[in-house]
Amino acid sequence: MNIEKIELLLLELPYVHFFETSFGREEKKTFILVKIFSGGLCGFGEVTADLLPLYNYETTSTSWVIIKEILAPLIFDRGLSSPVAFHTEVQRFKGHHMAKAGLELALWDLKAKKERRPLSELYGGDKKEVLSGVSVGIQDKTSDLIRRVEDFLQKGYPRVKLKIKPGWDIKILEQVRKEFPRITLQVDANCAYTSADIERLKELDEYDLALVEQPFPAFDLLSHSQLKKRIRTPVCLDESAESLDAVRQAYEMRCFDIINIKVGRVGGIVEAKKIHDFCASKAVPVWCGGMLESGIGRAHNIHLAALPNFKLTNDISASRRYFARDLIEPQVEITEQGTIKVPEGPGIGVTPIEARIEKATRKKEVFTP
Ligand code: OSB
Ligand code: MG
Repeated sequence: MNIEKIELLLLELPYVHFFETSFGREEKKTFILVKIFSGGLCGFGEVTADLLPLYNYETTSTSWVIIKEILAPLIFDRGLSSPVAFHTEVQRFKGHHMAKAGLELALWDLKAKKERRPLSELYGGDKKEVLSGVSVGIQDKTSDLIRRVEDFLQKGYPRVKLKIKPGWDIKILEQVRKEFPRITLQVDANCAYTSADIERLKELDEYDLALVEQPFPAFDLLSHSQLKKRIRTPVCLDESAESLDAVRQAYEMRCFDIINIKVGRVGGIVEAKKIHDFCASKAVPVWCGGMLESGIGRAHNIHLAALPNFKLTNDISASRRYFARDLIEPQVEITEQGTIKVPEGPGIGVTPIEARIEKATRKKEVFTP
């Protein structure tokens, strides 16, 4: 399989509602779409880096440069078309996981399309449907939050994740639990607390949470292990879990009960599967996180979440939860059971709509051998 062309596109897609986390508010999604062409087929990948380095250090600009100057030339020079070979080759470059993952995902899509098989089957996933869940950002007022949670419950989401930060935590949990005493609820702090908050975080135990996600900075495994000793609520890592090695260390240090797997953060499907398998071997359940991807990135997430150890509800919601009109057809929908069907067609199994992609494109660059 000969790679003939790689295209990078910078897209802007407005969200239906702003999304606010402990690190800030965003009204629209800015991201890089990757297209890799071979033998009349096109593989699609999405880079999950944002415009600003708030979630981690990567940005749309750093990923663009890394792909343009290092990764795309490597694909052409080494004749790399196998995603596994690509993963092996780029291991020697430090970091830039989201940039690497965008290309690896496009290579996986291309390979699966060549073989006329759905991605989930290539990965060894056996699920026909994956568990949906919704992540609800910080709002201006608690009453706005209650209204949004109610709306998502009505739409059939079986689990709600609330973004928290100091000053938007216990107070809102009290209200949400009072309104919805029995729903499955979890919280995500995106690194907003420090070791000085450990005693206060113990109060989370009062709200029957499925988990608390990444309360401390990515580097701060120590605080996570200290909190885990003191709290009953299961501790889940997101930002800290950037590779199998990081997960293994954190496991030995007893930092977590659960892992959120994001393919961008860990640098691709190969690494994501290694983390999935390691966690399975330790009886640690995992779930698939999201970065408010377009339907293309979300389709990739759905196929990954079809692997057997994705046992918990995922941050994978319907297209209309994010965008008025997604880039793909059919749009992602949630079923009456609160699940999302794994597409059955070849590759990602959904069709990117070129006219919509073009309309959202702000910048484009084409690379050839
Ligand atoms: O930490 O899980 C996170 C979105 C952007 C950046 C970080 C996170 C999130 C989400 C969104 O929680 C989940 C989704 O894609 O639905
Ligand atoms: Mg998170």
